[in-house]
Amino acid sequence: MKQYLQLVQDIFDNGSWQDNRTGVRTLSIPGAMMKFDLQEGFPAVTTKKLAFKSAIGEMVGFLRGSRSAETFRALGCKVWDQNANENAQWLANPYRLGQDDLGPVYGVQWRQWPAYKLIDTAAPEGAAQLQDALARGYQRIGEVNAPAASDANPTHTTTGTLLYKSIDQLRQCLDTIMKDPGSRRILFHGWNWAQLEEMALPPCHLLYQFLVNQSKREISLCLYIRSNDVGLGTPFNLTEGAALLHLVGRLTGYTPRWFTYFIGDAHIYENHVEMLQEQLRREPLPAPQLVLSSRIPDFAQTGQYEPQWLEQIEPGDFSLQGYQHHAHLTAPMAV
Ligand code: UFP
Repeated sequence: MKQYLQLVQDIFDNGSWQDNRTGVRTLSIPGAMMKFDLQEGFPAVTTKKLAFKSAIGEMVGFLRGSRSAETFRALGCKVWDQNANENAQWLANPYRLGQDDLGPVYGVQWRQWPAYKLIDTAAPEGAAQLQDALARGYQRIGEVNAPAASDANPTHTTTGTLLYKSIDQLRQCLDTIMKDPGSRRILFHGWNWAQLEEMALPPCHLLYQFLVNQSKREISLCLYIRSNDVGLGTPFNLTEGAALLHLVGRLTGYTPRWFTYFIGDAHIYENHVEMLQEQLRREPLPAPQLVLSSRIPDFAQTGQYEPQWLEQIEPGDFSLQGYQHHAHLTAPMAV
């Protein structure tokens, strides 16, 4: 985990103090990147104890499309409790559905991105467009005949047949890895402008792109995180991204290889400075290995594509082998 410590040092050396919505200042740099070869080991932080079970529990909750802190707790992850039930702004949000609700956060977007189409059936192309949309799994949900709003984009109709479908972006990615591994469009996205205001927290890790090396039978992941709390968030997010790449590799028959991690705003909260300075004084230890349970089918062995495992996976299916770490350290999470 030298790269992580280098990032921490870079922020201490080059960061600027910034104010933000949490009221706790951060030392921040604009733009950072780390790249891990997963064949060399798992990117677990070693200069403190990684909350591995909690991070994996969160990732499993995302795979199940959860929007409730209760589900995350049941999976062993408590990090959503404060966001769900203690942030005054969220508590007053009309979209909040009550205790523990988080809104349509990560997993909802990954597995059930809500897509609407309004097709102008009176236009010459309308019938063909409608047929195409229905063939793509959209369902008719009504007829709309609204006067054009004054600021409406004139290229968008406000009249016609309204259609809806829920897009399972992650499943589409796996299907594309199987059917068209050379595609440069195998990605899923969390930043849904139409729903940002309905979420307890707009997504931080928001763009995941899988890249397949067909000759070496390897799969890689590029992950973009718009805002990353380097003290608490980064170790968590590295664990989740790398574990997801291992899982996708297992289900599609590719060896997980490069995990490239891009950060937009890379920051250290003022009340995490001591924790991170202590970590810089500690010597990093060798990287552990991630072990995936043998019950998860390996496409490379079975030749059977079983994407339903995305929902069947349990936190206990992931474990770290040979994880050596320094003593536990903690600091408060900014909400
Ligand atoms: N944050 C992370 N990783 C996550 C997550 C949140 O680092 O997976 F959900 C941190 C980044 C930032 C805060 O410090 O939470 C989100 O605040 P904002 O939306 O203002 O960027």
